[in-house]
Amino acid sequence: MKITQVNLYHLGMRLRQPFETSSEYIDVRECILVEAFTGDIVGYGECVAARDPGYSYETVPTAWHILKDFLVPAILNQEIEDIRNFAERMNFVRGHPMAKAGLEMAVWDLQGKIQNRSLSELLGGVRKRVDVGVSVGIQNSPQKLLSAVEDYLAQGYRRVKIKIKPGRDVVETETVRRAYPNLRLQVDANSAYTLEMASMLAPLDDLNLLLIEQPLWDDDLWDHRLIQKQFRTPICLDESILSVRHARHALEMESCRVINIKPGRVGGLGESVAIHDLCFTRGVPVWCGGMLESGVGRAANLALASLPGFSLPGDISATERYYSEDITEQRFSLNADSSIDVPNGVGLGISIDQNALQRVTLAKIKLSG
Ligand code: OSB
Ligand code: MG
Repeated sequence: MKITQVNLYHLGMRLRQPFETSSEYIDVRECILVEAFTGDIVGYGECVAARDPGYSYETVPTAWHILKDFLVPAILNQEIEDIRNFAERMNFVRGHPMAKAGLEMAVWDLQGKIQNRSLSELLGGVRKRVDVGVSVGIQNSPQKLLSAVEDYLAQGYRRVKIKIKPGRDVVETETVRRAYPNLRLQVDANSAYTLEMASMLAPLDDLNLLLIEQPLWDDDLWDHRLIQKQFRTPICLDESILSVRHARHALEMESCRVINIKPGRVGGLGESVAIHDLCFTRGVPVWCGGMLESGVGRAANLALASLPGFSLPGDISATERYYSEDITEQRFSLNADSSIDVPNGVGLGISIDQNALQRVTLAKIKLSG
């Protein structure tokens, strides 16, 4: 295929409730929608770079710049033979994995449409529905957190992740654990602690958590090794793993026992599959993380999570949990067993609601050779 035109849309989508982590407060979630054309076929990708550089250094303006000035010009009107090698064409840009992943996703969608296959099939998926959970942002008090958790359990979620930060950690987690002794529960610190502060987290080790996600700095595999030695609970890495190389280093250094895979963070779906394959071979559980995606990125995450090694529930909640109005015509809903169906249409299996897209578009640019 040859891609003849790419349009970028800067989106601002209001969340039904603000989402707070140790590093960010998100009320209107910004991202970039990538629209790529080959002939009259159109493919979509979501670049999950956010408004603020709190989770990663990438933001909407940096990803816009890298896509517009480097990545898109390099692939326009070039023959693309195999999507599996597509990421290599972007190696001339160092870093900026979210910008790369957004473009790559649109090409996967095109590839599926051309070959009449779903993304799940293309990636090697084996499941028709995937287990999911919900990620609960930092609340104002343990009581508020408990009532938020109660709400999600009433909606049918059977795995809960709570965001923690210093001063909002042990009491909060204990409160939820005491109310729900058998709940599949995990916590995510988004790099808010130092090794010296790890002793504050020691009580978490007795709460039968599935995992403790990213307690320390993103660039610190070594100290994660030291903290993993102090905990029986598996440490899971998110921000620290940007490639299959990092994943191998982390496993060989015993810096974690679980890996959270997000296509945006690792530069695309191809790299995500490579990390999955490495972990699957070594018997290390992985799960699919989330970036509050629109229906576009959510469809891709569901396809990815259908691979056999995704043995823990993903942060892939129903559309309803995030947005009143989404840009896809499809809305994803939760099944009674806390799963969501994997899209089975061609490519991502989604179509865009053009009116909804227009309402959330803050800026648009057309790029053609
Ligand atoms: O660390 O997993 C994270 C959202 C934004 C940035 C980082 C993270 C998150 C989430 C949201 O936890 C998960 C979801 O999309 O439901
Ligand atoms: Mg995380």
